[in-house]
Amino acid sequence: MSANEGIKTKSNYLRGTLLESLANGLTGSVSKDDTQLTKFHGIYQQDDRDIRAERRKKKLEPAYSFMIRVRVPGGVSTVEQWLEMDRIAREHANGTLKLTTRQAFQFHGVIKSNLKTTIREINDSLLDTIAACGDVNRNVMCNPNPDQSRVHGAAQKLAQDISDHLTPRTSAYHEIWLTDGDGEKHKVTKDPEEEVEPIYGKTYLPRKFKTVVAVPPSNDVDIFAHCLGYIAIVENDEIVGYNVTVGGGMGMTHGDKKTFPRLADVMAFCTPEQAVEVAEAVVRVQKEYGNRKERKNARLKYTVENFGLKWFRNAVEERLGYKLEDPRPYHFEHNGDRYGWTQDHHGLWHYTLFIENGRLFDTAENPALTGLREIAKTHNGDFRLTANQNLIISRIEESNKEAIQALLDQYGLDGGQNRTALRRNSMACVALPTCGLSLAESERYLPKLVTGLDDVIEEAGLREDEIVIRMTGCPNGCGRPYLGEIGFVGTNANTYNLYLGAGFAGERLNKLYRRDVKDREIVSILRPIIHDYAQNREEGERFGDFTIRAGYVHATTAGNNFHDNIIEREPEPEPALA
Ligand code: SRM
Ligand code: SF4
Repeated sequence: MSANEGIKTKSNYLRGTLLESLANGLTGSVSKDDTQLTKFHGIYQQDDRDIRAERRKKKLEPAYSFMIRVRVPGGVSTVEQWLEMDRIAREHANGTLKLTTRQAFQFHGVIKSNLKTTIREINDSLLDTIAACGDVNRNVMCNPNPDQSRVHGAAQKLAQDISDHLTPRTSAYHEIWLTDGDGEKHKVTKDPEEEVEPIYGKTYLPRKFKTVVAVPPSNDVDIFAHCLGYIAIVENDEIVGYNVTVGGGMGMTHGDKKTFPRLADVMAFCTPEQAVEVAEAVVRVQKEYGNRKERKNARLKYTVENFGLKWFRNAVEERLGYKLEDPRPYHFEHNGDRYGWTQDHHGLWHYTLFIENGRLFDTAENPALTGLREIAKTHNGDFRLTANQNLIISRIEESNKEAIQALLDQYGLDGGQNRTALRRNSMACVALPTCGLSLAESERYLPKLVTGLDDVIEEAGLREDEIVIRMTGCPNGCGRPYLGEIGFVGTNANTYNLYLGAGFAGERLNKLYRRDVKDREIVSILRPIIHDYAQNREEGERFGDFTIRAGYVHATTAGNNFHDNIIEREPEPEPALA
């Protein structure tokens, strides 16, 4: 068994020695085993990597702080919750609010002594952090876009129901974070031995587990990148059921072909009434058959890959005690967001904002957090986080539309209308300085790279042509880079593998085009390809499809051939120094 299995088993349903770790004032960190357990509580220990070396030189411990991830099923937050998240970001974290690629909020830079207060305040706002991370079902995503507003309610309800059903039952979260003192006297469960996790048991899942609900034709949640997915089948403005997808995931390790990104398979069709029990059955199969020895191969995608889809469906049906129907036809058109104003069938308005890489903060020229706070004060609808790290101000009444537009103008908030479509379709993971796993910059670098590429895009006359571009600082895939028509994955400082050829609707993985490209080489490598596309594309042809037809890369047809059929190219000559 992997070391984490032992930590979970010994943890007494996720308690570990967290109370002792929190009480230890000699260090800003928690004990090593507890760093694994905090994840189940939505908390990651991190340190500021920008000053790591300097502190080591001074013989100081790393500048520890914690990242807290807040679950927001389907990304829907009330105005009151928004205002609380905004306040917590300013009062307890580093002044930024991060909207993640899975429709959650993240706070960075929370110090240990503030952890408990912060978690408690998050809970007071009726959001929580349990199972935001860890080997359990995490935040359940749902298509938030108002275009499909007639069925959004039903899809959102499924996301919420699955989330509720698969939330761990342990009272450790309550004891550790929501009680005073050492938690002992306020224990909700008298005897932890009696506590049961009816679905998970005491070792929980072999690895993280991710669930999404999509409403075609929008694949904004990138359904095929997740362990379990539901594609809504809509007839006469009603969801009549869902195609169930299993076995997607992005993460891999450079140089290890046994790990690869994989798109989920469409397994079967279920009715709305069956959907939650299907989720439980899939979780149960993964719990029993997922690889608990090798964490790198423990995700559901490897269980489906190794046992086969037919076997997996049978195993799910056995646990359900009935057969599922075969999948129904569906069609996705894109995986990006649709920006700006939309009106729904109730006559309510929705405004989708472009938030570059999901990071909200105030600067003198661009006080975005303040602007959204002012909007929240006048708004009586809700806020919806998108899976592309953007934000929808949702359910705006006609009578309030003008006032909100005035605030958007005043604070320079918009749907990216003045930016290129390339930038509007860009997405980067967090990476440096907080992510302990990053090998290269991502969130801090992609905006600059896009500025360089924007010149090429303008030269080529492609300002309004949507091309999906994504970057991550390491191969774990948090920004879903293997679904970028142009994808970058950090390999080393200022160095990236460059991938091309993903499908515009998130239906095909990309393929390695060039290995270990230096950041300064990227624009010159992509310039001829972008011009070639502008001149030689066929009517309606997408960039990703073109790069395959024009022979830049071969198509990846399944996760297990992601690493194959790569056209090896000489490294770029170093550009001459000026
Ligand atoms: Fe992720 C680990 C950030 C979405 C695959 N991810 C991490 C950690 C916690 C690093 C760590 O383990 O120490 C990163 C924290 C950085 C920081 O400072 O905030 C991190 N992941 C993120 C977020 C914040 C990226 C973002 O810019 O939005 C996303 C939070 C989502 C959420 O709200 O829950 C995020 N991570 C994803 C996605 C995208 C998705 O799910 O749609 C993936 C790829 C899909 C998948 O799971 O396969 C993803 N993250 C990973 C992996 C690789 C998992 C694997 O199967 O190999 C790791 C590393 C791990 O688990 O060992 C990881
Ligand atoms: Fe960190 Fe890698 Fe995820 Fe980026 S992809 S946030 S660098 S783990």
